[in-house]
Amino acid sequence: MAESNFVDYVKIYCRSGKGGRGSSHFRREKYIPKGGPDGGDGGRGGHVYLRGNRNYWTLLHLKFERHVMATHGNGGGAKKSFGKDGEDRYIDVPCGTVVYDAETGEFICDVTSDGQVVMLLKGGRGGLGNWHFRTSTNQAPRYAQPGEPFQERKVIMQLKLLADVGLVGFPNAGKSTLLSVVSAAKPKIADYPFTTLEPNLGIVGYRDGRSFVMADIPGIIEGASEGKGLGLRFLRHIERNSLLLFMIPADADDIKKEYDILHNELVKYNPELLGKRRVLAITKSDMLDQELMDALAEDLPDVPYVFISSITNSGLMDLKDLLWKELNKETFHEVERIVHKNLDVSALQFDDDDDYVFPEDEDEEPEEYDEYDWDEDDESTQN
Ligand SMILES: Nc1nc2c(ncn2[C@@H]2O[C@H](COP(=O)(O)OP(=O)(O)OP(=O)(O)O)[C@@H](O)[C@H]2O)c(=O)[nH]1
Ligand SMILES: [Mg+2]
Repeated sequence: MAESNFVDYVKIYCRSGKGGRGSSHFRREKYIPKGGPDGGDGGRGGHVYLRGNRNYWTLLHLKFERHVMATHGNGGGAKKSFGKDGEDRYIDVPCGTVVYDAETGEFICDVTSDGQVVMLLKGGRGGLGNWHFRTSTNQAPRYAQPGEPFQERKVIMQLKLLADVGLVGFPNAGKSTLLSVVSAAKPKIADYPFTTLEPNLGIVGYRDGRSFVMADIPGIIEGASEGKGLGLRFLRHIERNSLLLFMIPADADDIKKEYDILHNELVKYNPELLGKRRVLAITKSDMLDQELMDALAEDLPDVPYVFISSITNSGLMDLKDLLWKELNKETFHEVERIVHKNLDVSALQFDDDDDYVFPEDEDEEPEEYDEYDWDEDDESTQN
């Protein structure tokens, strides 16, 4: 899906700045021989931060930014002058971004709210200048600390959409159609499976100006948790939804069985999903009459359900009422509870991996103050 604007994973090389070295310098002025050490401290290397930004919905803006590097701290100078700190770098990401180590797959952090700032890599501390190392027995130390090294890491960022309600269903269940009638979103709808190839978000207006966010994801099939269909690639987008709306068409052979298959796939993918609130919508119920509905209702899974039709709009208000009620049942937010599994990096495929090179560290900071040595200088003038 190279041309797509929906980018939900990127791989980036990040590097903080190294600390500037401390200066080894001696004060030297007219009439002040042996002025003593006065080498200043090096500046701190720049940090690399992640920052949640609600203006972003995908990771598209990072797709072509493969190196994020903070700058190094400058070296300290004479007269105890401090080196300049390196510049920090902020990587703006959409809320719901989860960051993993690209080499090991280890979960590093996640960014869930607007303005949230997480330090990804710490800049190296600047080294202390020789001024710090004077003692009663060594008043002319030549030693100054080098700056701390930088940190580097290749990271994978994945977006896990933070919608209130996630739509779960087999292909063709009518998920996109529902989103299109309850929100302003215009997802593609068609009478064949896998019409939806990437998630769509919509804001669903509710009574009194209230609203919630609904995510339509590609259809799930049996085996999705092992990667069948579009499976795994999108299952993660429902991990973070507070509520899952299962959608099964009225003409399904066995609603309960289909429900169980869907449910199993989710739990196999991440057992934590077991704890999620679930609601069932029996879609396309314009094909049913009341008698049939009553008959079907006898044998449904044990979750709150509603019969809907996106064509005749029947049941849609009941559905919204039910979703709203369930969403507000608990005050805590599911987002904080979900535990992110580490990634299996060997299973991930990046089309751009071949030409991936680590950048060289070319810019050594100058060492102009280090060579200076007033002891020798002084002796030569005295003799
Ligand atoms: N009769 C009837 N048909 C519906 C209803 N809702 C959706 N459909 C039809 O069902 C077909 C599939 O609808 P989609 O919304 O694309 O289904 P989907 O679940 O998004 O499918 P994928 O994106 O492939 O997973 C389309 O032909 C819709 O017109 C409904 O309430 N009643
Ligand atoms: Mg669809």
